[in-house]
Amino acid sequence: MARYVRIPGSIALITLANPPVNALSAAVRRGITETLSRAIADPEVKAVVLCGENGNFCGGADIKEFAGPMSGPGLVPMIDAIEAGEKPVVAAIEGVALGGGLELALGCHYRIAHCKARVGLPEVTLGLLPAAGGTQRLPRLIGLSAALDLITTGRHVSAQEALQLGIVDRLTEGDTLGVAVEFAQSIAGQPLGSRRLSTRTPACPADLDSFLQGALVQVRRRARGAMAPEACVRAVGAAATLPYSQGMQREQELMASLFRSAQARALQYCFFSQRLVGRWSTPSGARWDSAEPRPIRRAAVIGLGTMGRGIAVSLLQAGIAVVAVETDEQQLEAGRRAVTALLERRAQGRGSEGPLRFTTDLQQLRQVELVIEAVFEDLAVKKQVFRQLSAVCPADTLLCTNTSGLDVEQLAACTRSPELVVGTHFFGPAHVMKLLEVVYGPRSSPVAVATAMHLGKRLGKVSVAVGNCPGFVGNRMLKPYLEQAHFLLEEGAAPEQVDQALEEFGFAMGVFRVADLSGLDVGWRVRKEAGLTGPGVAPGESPRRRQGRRYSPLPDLLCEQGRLGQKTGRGWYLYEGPGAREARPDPWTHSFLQQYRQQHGLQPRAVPQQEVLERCLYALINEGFRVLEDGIATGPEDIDIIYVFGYGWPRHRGGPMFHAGAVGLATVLDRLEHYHHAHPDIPNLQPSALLRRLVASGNPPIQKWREVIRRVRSQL
Ligand code: 3H9
Repeated sequence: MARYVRIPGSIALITLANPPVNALSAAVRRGITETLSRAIADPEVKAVVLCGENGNFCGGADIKEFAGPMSGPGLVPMIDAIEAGEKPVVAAIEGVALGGGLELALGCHYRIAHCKARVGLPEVTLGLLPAAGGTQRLPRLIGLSAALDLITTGRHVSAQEALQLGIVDRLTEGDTLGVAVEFAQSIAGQPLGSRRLSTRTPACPADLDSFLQGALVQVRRRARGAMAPEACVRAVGAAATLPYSQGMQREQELMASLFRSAQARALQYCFFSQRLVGRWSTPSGARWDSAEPRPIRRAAVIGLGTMGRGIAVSLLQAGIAVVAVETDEQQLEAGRRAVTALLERRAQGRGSEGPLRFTTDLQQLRQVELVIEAVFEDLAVKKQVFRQLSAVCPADTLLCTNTSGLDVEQLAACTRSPELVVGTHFFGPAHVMKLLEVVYGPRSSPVAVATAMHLGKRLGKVSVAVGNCPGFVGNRMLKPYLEQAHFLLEEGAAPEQVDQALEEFGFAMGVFRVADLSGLDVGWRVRKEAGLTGPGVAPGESPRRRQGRRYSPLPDLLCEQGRLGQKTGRGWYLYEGPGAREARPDPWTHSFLQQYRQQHGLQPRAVPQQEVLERCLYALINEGFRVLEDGIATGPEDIDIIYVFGYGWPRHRGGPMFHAGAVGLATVLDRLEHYHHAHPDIPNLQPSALLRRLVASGNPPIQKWREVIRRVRSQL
């Protein structure tokens, strides 16, 4: 797990060998410890070069080991031994040096990096802190402020930035190992005193106390209940205030408070789930490892509204040539201006963009390999576009629809090659948001799914393959969540109370603030189309019942008042003016709710915060179980990744399905039964068959749910 060779010129070369990222497993740690002792003991060896196999220095501690008991040599004594040794050790960094990998490099006396390498301390994203001396050595190397930024954000730093910050000593564009060996020969025998970072004093801001206090306030605001960022600040603070050995002790104590925490488990689950969703499969047997994606060099975007613009920018930034299409010159010009502005704003530090052409002529699409339709969210309009596309594009063009929930199969049915139609549900702003739901219809071919999934990866997105049903996964589950929020208002809660409960849970914004931001008219239009409100409603039907179940007309009533959210300066909340962002509780909303309750004979009650959370979240989770039962998502990880990356679910709570497991499935079942009993006219609160089955199977860990899901599906 660590190879040792003596190379001419008195250099020992130690190579970490644990592909793909040379994670520091027990075997690797043992390998490093043994080979280092050998190098130190060998009188012929004057200096050591440490590198990694496969073009990667090291991806850090082996995260897979965290779940079990730790064994083998510890990282801290190993790195301390490197630093304390009398022979210079040079880290030759290619690929990545992350987490424990960078900490290992910081224990070395010199660091030489390839210009394409990346370094960072991303432990905070796993609910941890860099506990192999990272919080103590990095501030001593680059100063407190820069170290704090890296450690609390976990961001990866380019080799160029690493050089500027002083993390690495030298960059090379060529043979990193060759340069490192030559360098090691040149410094052999020189004193190592100041190269030992633990002996240095960190550069600190003048007013240290207020600096650290400010840092705590900032991470608390950003982290919304996540523990690790705060622990990172405290550990870095210790580097500034304590001698090295005591700082290390503090680092260990803080790590101990995080290591087995529920948050760390949730964040590490997210790490592995993000990778798992890339290994997609569909019920018809298409799979990631057997379906070959088609190469995409040229694409078209139809419709340059907000979504179309973001999608075009996203494609261009991945180096794909784009033909952008609008219906008339005026719309085209508006689209051109918006796309150009977006590109200019994002141009700095980006790679080369693909060529971009604007047209109103669909005939220009003969050369593209893939089209993403992003026109108005209306099935009839989209069908018309798909008919046109099918007539104009070559039969083997992949046709994608950007829809948030319309039936992909109905669009496929309008084309000559329905097997080449898939849904690509982008999230706005499409050039920023990381999630892509790739929706396969019953006829979508493996190659179509594979190409869309691969495209998502090229665009830097986390792509999740999901089945075709109204709302797909994300929006389907959102519906019962929103419904509960409206019902809670009917029963006595205020919008700000519901939002506060959800924000304290960890959402960046509560449900009503989100509704105001995205515009209340979006849902209003959908409900009108579904015949839930507006002229489609049967005369005489009670305003609070639709299709045999409870319905809340509250959001419809707000829209009828012209309260569409931020854009009109008022929605659930009041704003300074149209387009303003700061939401203020609105007395109008309170008296409107009061009147509404009176009008419908509803006795308001104080709704406890716990009930707000349970009803909103468990209704959403219950729908998640139904999504799994129906085979719309393959496993709970797919749902959780969709919610974490697309719906602002707090990552340190792992996603809705993980959260259900963490709370205890029996508890979720019990609470759903309780609320369903109290509200029999809300079918969404009736516990799903899968949830019952999982509880009956003894609440298996989430990694085992797939087996139960398979059994339930085969019986349904
Ligand atoms: C730490 O270091 C704690 C210390 O401070 C203190 C300890 C006392 N361990 O992402 P990819 C697997 S915490 C185990 O698809 P890429 C990954 O699961 C650690 N496995 O490739 C996947 O497996 P599979 C701090 C790991 O090229 C495969 O490698 N370090 C680890 O897109 C390929 O990964 C980090 O947080 C690991 N450390 O990206 C870095 N890393 O094929 C975490 C990867 O079975 N890693 N795997 O699905 C990354 O950010 C990315 O993997 C990396 C490569 C950028 C390295």
